[in-house]
Amino acid sequence: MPLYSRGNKDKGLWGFIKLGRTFIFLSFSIFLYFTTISCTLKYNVWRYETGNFIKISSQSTLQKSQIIQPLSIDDLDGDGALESILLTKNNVEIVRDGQSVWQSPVEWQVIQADITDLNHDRKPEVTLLLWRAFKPWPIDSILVHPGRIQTFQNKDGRSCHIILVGWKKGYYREVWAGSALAEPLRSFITVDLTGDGFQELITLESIYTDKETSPARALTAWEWNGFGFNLLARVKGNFHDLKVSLAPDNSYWILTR
Ligand SMILES: [Ca+2]
Ligand SMILES: [Ca+2]
Repeated sequence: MPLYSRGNKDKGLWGFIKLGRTFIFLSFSIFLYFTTISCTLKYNVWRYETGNFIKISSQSTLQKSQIIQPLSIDDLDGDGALESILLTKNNVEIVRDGQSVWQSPVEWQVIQADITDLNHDRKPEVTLLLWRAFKPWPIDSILVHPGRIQTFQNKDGRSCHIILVGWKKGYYREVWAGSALAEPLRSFITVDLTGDGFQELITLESIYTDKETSPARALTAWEWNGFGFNLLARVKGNFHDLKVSLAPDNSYWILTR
């Protein structure tokens, strides 16, 4: 009787252990499954070809590791030591040795900041995508027909800008500042799209009357012309996300969702 009872007890214990193992195994499998899912994302893949974006595949699964991350550390002042950029609550800082050496003005609402060479001078600078209070062109005060950019603002009187900040003559300063964009941008990437050794600006474009949560309405590419940017390509659609990856032929794929 005691043996029988003990046997039943053991059986009960063994069953409990087996149940525990099954639970651990299932939990681990579920963890692996979701980890794998979170590391792969589906993108539409685009290739740039003389003035056009060509969609080469839809809903392709890409590993996170295949996506090229934007640059946030480089030697911005050319002294051999590295600087980094830090974007916190719409404010961007250039940091060197743990010390902030430049901060964006408080009235700027910075959406994105990456280290680039969009002005093709072979020196890195910080490209900022930001919103600020709309300002008309100064020349409007003497023009017969002023207000050509008057509609380039949202209902709150704020406009979207691309501004390049770099080291020049001993200071960090605006090395190029665009006036209000005709169409506000949601995000950008910089990559040598044309294969000439210089970066182009690739953006997701919206309109001023859209909500921030609405999808962007166009994928565009812009090339530096010495004074500003010329449009290279624009394709309309619904876009939520913009990334870049290296193609097997060492060109770049533009990825959108
Ligand atoms: Ca430096
Ligand atoms: Ca540059």
